[in-house]
Amino acid sequence: MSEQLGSVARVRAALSAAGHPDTITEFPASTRTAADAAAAVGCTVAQIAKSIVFRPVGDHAGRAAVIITSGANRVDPAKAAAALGMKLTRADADWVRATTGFAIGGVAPIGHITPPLLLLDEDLLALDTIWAAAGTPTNVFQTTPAELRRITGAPVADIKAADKPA
Ligand code: 5CA
Repeated sequence: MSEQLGSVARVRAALSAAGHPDTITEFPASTRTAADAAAAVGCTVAQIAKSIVFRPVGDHAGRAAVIITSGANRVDPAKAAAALGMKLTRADADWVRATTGFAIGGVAPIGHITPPLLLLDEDLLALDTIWAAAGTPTNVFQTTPAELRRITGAPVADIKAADKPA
């Protein structure tokens, strides 16, 4: 419990440091997956900004590669690797927690314990309001694509897999 409170507090501090309003909302129902989060919020799955973590191989091996992706899309790891200019491999749940400070299902795009490498799915830019995880599987925050881009500094990229939905 205290670790979960700590995770939300880190996201709140990051929002504050970036001059973003505190829009963190806790839901009684799970927001663990994009579908869960969309149902809890009452928005489309596309409006959920998933933070999908990969593990870089080589020079950046100690940092997480976080691909902020529309809930309607699945990340093509080869596209993400090309956009970041590095090899990527799968990140297991323990490594995600140790590196980001967040458990799977609550990984936020900001407030990481180790500064991540980031990419922002270009499809998010077409949307108005979006929601992202805020540190736990029951917390999300509301933002806009422009604000998420500003507070993360993430380069925008085409990262979506061609066919299969998330
Ligand atoms: N809170 C929701 C909406 S923002 C959320 O965090 N969704 S998510 O898509 O960003 O996080 C779930 C993702 O974690 C899954 O899409 C999957 O890519 C990844 N995942 C799930 N289980 C594992 C696991 N065991 N190891 C590594 N990644 C996992």
